[in-house]
Amino acid sequence: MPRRLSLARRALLAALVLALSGAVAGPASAHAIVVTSEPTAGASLAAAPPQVTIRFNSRLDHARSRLLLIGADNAQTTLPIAEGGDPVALTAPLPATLAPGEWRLRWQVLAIDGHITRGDIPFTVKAP
Ligand SMILES: [Cu+2]
Repeated sequence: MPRRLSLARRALLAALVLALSGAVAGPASAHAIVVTSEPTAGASLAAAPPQVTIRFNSRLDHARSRLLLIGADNAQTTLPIAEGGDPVALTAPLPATLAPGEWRLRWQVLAIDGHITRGDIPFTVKAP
């Protein structure tokens, strides 16, 4: 029955294509996206927390990752990323007193799959 054999071959080929695309998509999906953060995006806080923690879905290369604090006037401060801590999180101290207003954490991380991702976490410190 040549027709059935052909269908079986097509099914086998389809399975092989799926397996190959899965093999390609697997590692690529490991680039880092934010899972949780402190402060959370869009938070409105009475006072800024003493440190930033941004947790990702993937291990990071901390030495090749960056974290900036950007004020409403667009002035940028590079925050010192702690090394040797949680392999999937960025932590850095925040300046002791942040003036009331809008702030933005701009992160850029290198994941272990070699891909760089970046994003902003805006938050507001409320006036007393
Ligand atoms: Cu990736």
